[in-house]
Amino acid sequence: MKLSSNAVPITFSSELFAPLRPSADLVSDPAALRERLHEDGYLYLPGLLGRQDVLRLRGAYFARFPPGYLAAGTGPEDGIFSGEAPAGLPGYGVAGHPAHSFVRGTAFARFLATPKLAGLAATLLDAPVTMLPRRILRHFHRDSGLASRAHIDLDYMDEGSPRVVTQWIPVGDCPRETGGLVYLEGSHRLGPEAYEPLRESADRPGDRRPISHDLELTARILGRRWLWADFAAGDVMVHLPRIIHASLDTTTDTMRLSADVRFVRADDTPDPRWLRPWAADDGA
Ligand SMILES: O=C(O)CCC(=O)C(=O)O
Repeated sequence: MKLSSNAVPITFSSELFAPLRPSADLVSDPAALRERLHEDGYLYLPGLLGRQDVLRLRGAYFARFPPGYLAAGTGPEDGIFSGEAPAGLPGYGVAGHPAHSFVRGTAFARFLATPKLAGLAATLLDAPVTMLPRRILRHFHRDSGLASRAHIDLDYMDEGSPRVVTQWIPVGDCPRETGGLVYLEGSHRLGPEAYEPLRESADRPGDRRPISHDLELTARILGRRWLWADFAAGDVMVHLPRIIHASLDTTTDTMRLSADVRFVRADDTPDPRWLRPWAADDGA
């Protein structure tokens, strides 16, 4: 299997990759779930949400695009790219683009309001919780050369409580080649000094937050494997704010769509930049 991230190839070998450990069997055991989260830095929860609910959300998003964006003979729930981005579409996630209005709309709000997500966060933070209003929708299509660089969430939200849990929700099936998320094994235990030197060669010289766009280099320098899964609609990932993660490139006609949401304890002070709805150009 040929994988890449940010257009940089990475070999799919047992030296560089290993499977994520599923924890769905622990969801009704709060103490065990918290312990697993702190041990692994993440929780992989296959089938936590209803597959049909997730696919309906996918359909509601892709139905917002002009005709011709989706492959002929396919429906919005399939989310299959025709290969032609419509002329005149505003930049991704800025005002006027479907993602911008979608994250402010009722379908997205209703979907995220499921008690399964807040309940899980409350269990993990062991307190009443608040979902931060900056809820990100990520949509990548093949050949866009876009993927998430290796990073930790805390570098993007360091003006508030570090006691945060993130939930990453694939909105549709998302196997590796569609742009699955990958986690660097045990990296929540690394101090920032371990990966500071990697930032020097990151491809965004003006931005100190990404660690690297080169996942193979990151794995080799830090001596750790990338943990992966072929995600399905209904799966949820949870992670701690210090674990290094990234995404693979989307190389399939099926588009990558996902949401990421963050929770803090209701009595903690969140980073103020996360208190307004997301826009791709909000600078946060
Ligand atoms: O979806 C992605 O590619 C990145 C998501 C992410 O970084 C997160 O959920 O914290």
